[in-house]
Amino acid sequence: MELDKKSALIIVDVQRDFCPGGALPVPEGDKIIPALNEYIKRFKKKGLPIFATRDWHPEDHISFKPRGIWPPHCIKNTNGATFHPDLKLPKDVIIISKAYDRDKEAYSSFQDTELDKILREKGVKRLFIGGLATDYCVKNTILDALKHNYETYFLEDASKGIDAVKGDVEGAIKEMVEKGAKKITLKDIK
Ligand code: VGL
Ligand code: ZN
Repeated sequence: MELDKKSALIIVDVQRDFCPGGALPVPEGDKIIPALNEYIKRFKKKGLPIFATRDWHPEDHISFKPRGIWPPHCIKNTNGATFHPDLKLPKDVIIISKAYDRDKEAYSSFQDTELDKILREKGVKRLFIGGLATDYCVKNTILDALKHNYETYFLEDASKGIDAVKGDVEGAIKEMVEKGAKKITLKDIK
């Protein structure tokens, strides 16, 4: 398929804390970076918008133990919350910060952000979404994208999941596809 002017790339939460050595590492989370850099290159070449979302928690966020299930991670303005240094984000990347409210979890990049508004202003209709983690923020972002009626593609070769319970990632992909997302890899687009 050919990328057209209604397409946008959304890179979900490729932050140090979600990569090996970070506070909440996704197994092999950093392995998707070369593929993401290639997607970035292709979108950039066509002048298409590129978004990078980031988990942006206060230090006492509800998702952190003991209130929640996760170790503290992606605390705003800390090193762990920065994008992975190998990710080649363009200068004009649009950054979307999410889950910044102390008492509210927000796995979806659409939740309490300007993402939908910005996409609408730009006339975007098709979203290409990948990143970390497949079974949490990527899944919830994709399901919300479908609810907002975007034609939604899941970047199979540029996403990794936590799989806390074996089968979580597989189940997440199945759910996204059942609800209308299309799986693609680099070889499917030009
Ligand atoms: C995420 C767990 C906790 C994610 C964020 O980005 O998928 N997962 N916070
Ligand atoms: Zn989080």
